[in-house]
Amino acid sequence: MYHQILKEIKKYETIVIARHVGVDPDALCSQLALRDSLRLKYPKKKIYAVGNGSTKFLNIGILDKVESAQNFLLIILDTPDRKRIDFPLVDSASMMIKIDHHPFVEKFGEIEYIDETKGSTCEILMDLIKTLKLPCNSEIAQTLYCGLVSDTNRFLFDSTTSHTFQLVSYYLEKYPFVLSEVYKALYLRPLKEVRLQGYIAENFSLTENGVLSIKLTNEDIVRFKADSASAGNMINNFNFIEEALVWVIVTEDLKNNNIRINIRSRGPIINQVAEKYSGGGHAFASGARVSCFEEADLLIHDLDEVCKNYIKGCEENEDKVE
Ligand SMILES: [Mn+2]
Repeated sequence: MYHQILKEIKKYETIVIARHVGVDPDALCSQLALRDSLRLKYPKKKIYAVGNGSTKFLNIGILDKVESAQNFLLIILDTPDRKRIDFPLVDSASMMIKIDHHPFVEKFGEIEYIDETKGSTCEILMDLIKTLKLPCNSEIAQTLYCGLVSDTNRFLFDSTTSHTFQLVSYYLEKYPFVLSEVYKALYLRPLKEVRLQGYIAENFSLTENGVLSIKLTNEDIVRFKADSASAGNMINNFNFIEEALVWVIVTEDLKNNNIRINIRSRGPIINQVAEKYSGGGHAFASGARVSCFEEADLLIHDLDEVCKNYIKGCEENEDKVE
């Protein structure tokens, strides 16, 4: 299917590369890397990476502004559903291609390349660029690695395979880059965020069946001089807590006038619950948006039910073994 994608890329003079709202490093890095590689291959084409950025990721790369476009190919990366595409001109695209690693939600592209077994969209692009022999350099390789390392949480998840390491090894050898530069861009953070993390750890509450959660009001966020996105992004820092099967950070988001919810799991499948509350994501890493803290309580209650069934399922399996 890579060749089919390249065939379409060849046809269009204008190519726009978009991704989901609420930018994260995998989404951002995949679009920047694809843009830069295609710009090297086709210097005459107009190729843009679009969407709202975040000051947090400014040192990863700069996005383009596209206010109007005609007769263009739209490539959508890292996004399973049409409504979450961060680009207002979706409807005017002549053709859409989706490349993604999220569980399938809906078909919106004429060509869709989805590989759920991959830990990041950047890993798919590493494979695509290598297979199609598209241009690459150390900067592009570093960008791809950055997204991969972020979405796999530094190779922590089971979606990391021998194939992942083979690709990383191939790029690192062929286009050398400095690993510490990547980690600095991703993980360097101000003391105020560490203090907020301490507050979260101190104030988590735990349900009967292992759902760990915290609710942060706008006041809490302001007190720590943080923003709702950075609070939610701390979710990955609370992995491996013995008592917690599922953990949740609920953050008031005054700017968007709703409540942002980040969810992670060590076993129970959580994306169905997230979908019920106008969210979604992966089996063990999801997010949602609700309108008030009461609705967040309902979501936490649903997650507790999921954990309860999960524990019951595990016990039944143990009985069978005995
Ligand atoms: Mn991703």
